Amino acid sequence: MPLVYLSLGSNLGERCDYLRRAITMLDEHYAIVAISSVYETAAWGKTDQPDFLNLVLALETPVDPITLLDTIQAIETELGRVRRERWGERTIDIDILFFGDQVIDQARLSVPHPRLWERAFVLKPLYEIAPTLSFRGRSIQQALADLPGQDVRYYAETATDC
Ligand code: A4P
Ligand code: MG
Repeated sequence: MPLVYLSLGSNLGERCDYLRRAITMLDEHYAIVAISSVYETAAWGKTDQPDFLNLVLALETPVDPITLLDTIQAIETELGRVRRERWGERTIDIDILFFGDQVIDQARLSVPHPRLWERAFVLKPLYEIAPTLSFRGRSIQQALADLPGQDVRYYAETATDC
């Protein structure tokens, strides 16, 4: 089964609670194999909004990528996410970073996630659970080293105790 990496982020309301509930709901559908610590960062992209909590997890699933996307979007909706503007504040955002070694370029889904290489708030938790991960010769460790200056603060060991 392919190993899938997801990024979770929240910057509205009880941020830890949203992360924890999203993990619980994902756990009902998939075999989660690793979860990173929780990190806090200033908003990337649209900066006039509250700080984010972010984490990354790995799971195994036999389902296809679009079915996974349907499920994570249903979880986002269930957790009260309202899509107002791109990169705006949200109770929960779940992105697919990698889906095994697949490259997907469809209207609804781009994998690997096209902006992951520029985002220390993704790379740092990813490095924690997958320090040797690389994709087509590009390593997470190197990508993180190439991104100095993005402040990603350790926040809590798990979403349960933050
Ligand atoms: N979509 C395409 N590829 C993917 C993928 N790999 N995973 C499509 C998930 N979705 C994917 O996403 C818009 C559409 O992207 C989806 O309908 C899906 O079909 P969205 O979640 O509705 O909107 P969005 O999240 O506002 O847009 P986008 O472009 O996904 O934003 P990002 O890139 O996810 O950025 N700063 C910090 N510190 N931490 C954050 O977590 N997150 C964002 C959101 C901005 N700034 C942040 C953070
Ligand atoms: Mg998103």
